[in-house]
Amino acid sequence: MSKIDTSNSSPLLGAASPHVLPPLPYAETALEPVITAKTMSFHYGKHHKGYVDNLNKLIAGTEYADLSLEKIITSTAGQPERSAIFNNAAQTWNHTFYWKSMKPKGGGEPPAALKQRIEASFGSVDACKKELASAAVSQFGSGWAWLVLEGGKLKVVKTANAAVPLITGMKPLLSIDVWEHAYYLDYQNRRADYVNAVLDKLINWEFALQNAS
Ligand code: MN3
Repeated sequence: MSKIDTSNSSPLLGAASPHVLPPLPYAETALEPVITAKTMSFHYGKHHKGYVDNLNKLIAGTEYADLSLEKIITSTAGQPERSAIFNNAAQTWNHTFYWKSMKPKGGGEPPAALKQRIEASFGSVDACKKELASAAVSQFGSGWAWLVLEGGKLKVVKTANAAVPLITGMKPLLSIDVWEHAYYLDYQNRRADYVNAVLDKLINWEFALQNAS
């Protein structure tokens, strides 16, 4: 008995159900050779789509059916009996955010306004990248590495499974998916190679700056 409201269907802007799989911001081949089209087609077309489809099934007819994605995430976090809804909602959000955290010909120097803030918080862009890589590589099992804004300062954090820094009041600026499905087809067990290639060649500093503004 879910009421369907299609008036606002962007998952990052507070959509009500049914939640939709947003289009990728680039072609599936656009991140090659760092991330192959084969990985993209499974990761976006099967994993991300699966989270969206599962979420819609799980919330149909419930008190969550008309809530925005972010509201579902914050209102189910930390509730074991709601973990299936939380996991699928958070993974829907996390993946949409992850695709935007990368771009073809990314990496390189951050825009000046962001670079200044990175230097103020980490000392240098290299130190920030090293901290991100270290969080990504050391996350035991599935999870995410994040650049976040907390109390006006940039920080690096890692989360397990579907957890997202939104639930602890931090503002995500960038994310790196370190679930094996993100890299195993291309890098097998070499997570560090995947993470460093993403940081050097794909990371979307402009997206981080937009989020920090
Ligand atoms: Mn993933």
